[in-house]
Amino acid sequence: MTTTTPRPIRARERKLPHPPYRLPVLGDVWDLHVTDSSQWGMRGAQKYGGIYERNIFGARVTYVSDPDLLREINDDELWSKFLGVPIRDLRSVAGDGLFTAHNSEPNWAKAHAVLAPSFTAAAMRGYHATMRRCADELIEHWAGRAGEWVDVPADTNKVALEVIGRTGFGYEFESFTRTDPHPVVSAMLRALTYINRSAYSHPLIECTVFRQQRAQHRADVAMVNAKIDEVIAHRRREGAGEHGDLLDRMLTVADPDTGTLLDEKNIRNQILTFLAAGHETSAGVMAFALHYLSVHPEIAERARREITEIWTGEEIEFEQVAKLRYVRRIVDETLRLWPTAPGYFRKARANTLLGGRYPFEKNEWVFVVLLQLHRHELWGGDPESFDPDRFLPERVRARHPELYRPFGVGMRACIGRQFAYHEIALVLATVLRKFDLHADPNYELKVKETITLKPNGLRLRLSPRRD
Ligand code: MNH
Repeated sequence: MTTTTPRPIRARERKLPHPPYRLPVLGDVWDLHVTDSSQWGMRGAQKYGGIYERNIFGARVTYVSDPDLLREINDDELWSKFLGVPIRDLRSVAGDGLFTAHNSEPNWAKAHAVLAPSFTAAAMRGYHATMRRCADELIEHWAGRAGEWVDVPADTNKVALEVIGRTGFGYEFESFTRTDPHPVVSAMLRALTYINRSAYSHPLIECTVFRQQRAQHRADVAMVNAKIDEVIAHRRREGAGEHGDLLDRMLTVADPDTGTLLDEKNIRNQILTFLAAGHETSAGVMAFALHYLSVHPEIAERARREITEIWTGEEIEFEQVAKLRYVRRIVDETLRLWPTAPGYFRKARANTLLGGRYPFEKNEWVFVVLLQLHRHELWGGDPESFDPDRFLPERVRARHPELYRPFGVGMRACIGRQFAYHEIALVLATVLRKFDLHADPNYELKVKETITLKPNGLRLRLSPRRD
């Protein structure tokens, strides 16, 4: 009997497709893109394939969009969430909040156990009336601007911010009544922009060239923290337990494992996390969907027929939202083409031979390019075309299981998925019922990347429908 000793796993021996003209020491640095990095990752995949790498000064970045390789990478037994540069930098704001916590940080498991029940489909019933009021404020805002161009991404941001502020912490940002953005919103936006820009910078550069911005950044973070502490203190004075929101739960429900409540700082980090993770992504989906609906009137009409059939009373009821199956397919198809969180990072839990061919040492990581996975040839036909019926149940069942992952994977997948579906479907149904959408004939979809994706400069004209 012969036994073969397995070859040791050595990262050095990993050979992957990469851009041509790789230089010594500098690597593929000429091919580095610091803005639009997800779309750049997608274009790279279209040139170099379902797994390729860029080497920047010796640091290797592996881009994966091959669904068969994702069977391994998405498996929590083999790989786990990794805090890639843009997420790690968010820790200066959101600390050990759910999104930015390390897998091993005890506060992750604790907060997950405390908060998961607030995000079930059933829990959405409790938020429905509040979400509906926010959607109605958007409608009122747009009804007052009939025939004018409206800045769609700016206004969907407002509605999503109101939704998470009110359902999460009983806080109103008054987005639709004030003329200037709320100071907390401006500070958060500046903070995220600073983090996004300084992600690949050096501390020495930050305290010289960007000295002023750094000071502003510190002031912004301090202001946001103080404001959130105020919200928490206010709730404590008022008495927690009656509001049925996330903040109540965090102040009153003990983690079943340790029997302890979340600590003060962690609660603040969770609030920041929900404000950031819970509004930009959903708002982006609403905006992209309205773009596609405006350029595909036949799809909008089909959705309206469904809405008319199901939404029979004055106001839409909780159960009716889940029955809007075609609207839901529109949301899914929007998230296919523009997953507003355009990718995620995974690291190998042990030395492994990915796909039986590519050696990765423990803790080496890859970036999953959702933009390209969601355009993979297995989708069939023209992957760029907007076709909600790709999400008919029989077609979903027939599909490769790793072909669609807009909410990430495994135990660190998005906790807000049901929440997002409910608010987005509710807002889209409310808008479609109330308005006809008119596209700007000169608009060509351009996608702006911060950490999330937005349709850059999208504007629409809305005219009230007579019913
Ligand atoms: Mn969300 C994690 C996408 C809406 C709160 N979210 C993730 C991840 C993706 C994601 C992808 C995994 C990231 C990673 O692996 O590093 N999220 C979305 C999208 C939408 C969205 C595309 C809207 C559409 N998310 C929301 C909403 C909330 C929310 C709404 C809150 C109300 N998301 C989170 C939190 C996490 C997360 C919290 C981190 C979960 C964890 O690690 O335990």
